[in-house]
Amino acid sequence: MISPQKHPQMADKKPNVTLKRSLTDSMQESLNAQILMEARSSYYYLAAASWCEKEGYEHSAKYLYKHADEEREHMLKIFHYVNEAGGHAIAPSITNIKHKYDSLRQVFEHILEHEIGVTHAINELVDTSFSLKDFATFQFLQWFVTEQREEEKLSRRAVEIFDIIGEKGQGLWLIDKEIGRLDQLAHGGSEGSDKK
Ligand code: OFO
Repeated sequence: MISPQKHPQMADKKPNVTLKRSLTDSMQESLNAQILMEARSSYYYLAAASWCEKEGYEHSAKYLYKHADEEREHMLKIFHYVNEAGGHAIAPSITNIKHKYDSLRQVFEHILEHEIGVTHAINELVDTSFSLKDFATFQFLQWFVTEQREEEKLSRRAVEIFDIIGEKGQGLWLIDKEIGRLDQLAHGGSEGSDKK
């Protein structure tokens, strides 16, 4: 640490920002935990996309790569919110990502479970913001509430496609194609969707 006494030009340096803020430490901690979860989501989708690509499921891979980007956007949304609220967003380090799957169905079954877990985490976060009377954060999180409803719907639909088409014969080829069309469901195929 450089001592201001030894460097007179720094002695009267004032901070560029005021440290007063309404965001509490515990809300910040919870938001940082969600930043980590969204980053994990992004890598989770990325690893699944890579497995699909290497197995020749090109439509599923494309769908999953796109979702990896979306999860990164979610992470950044919270990241910027924390810093704009005067807090300190922590860039997460990601480890222990699943890289191998037994089947295409397993990829999407795990994604559905994962998305349900994220919905629970968002619900907890909303509950924390409400009990802290942090209504700005409460309002900010409403976007994520809607988003999770949409993501769960898509993930459920992906799993249903396996049962509807069946995996025998050309089934997997058709399933892969249908999964590639799932985003149409999110981008206009459903009423009330506000996804970009
Ligand atoms: Fe971030 O929405 Fe899925 O996990």
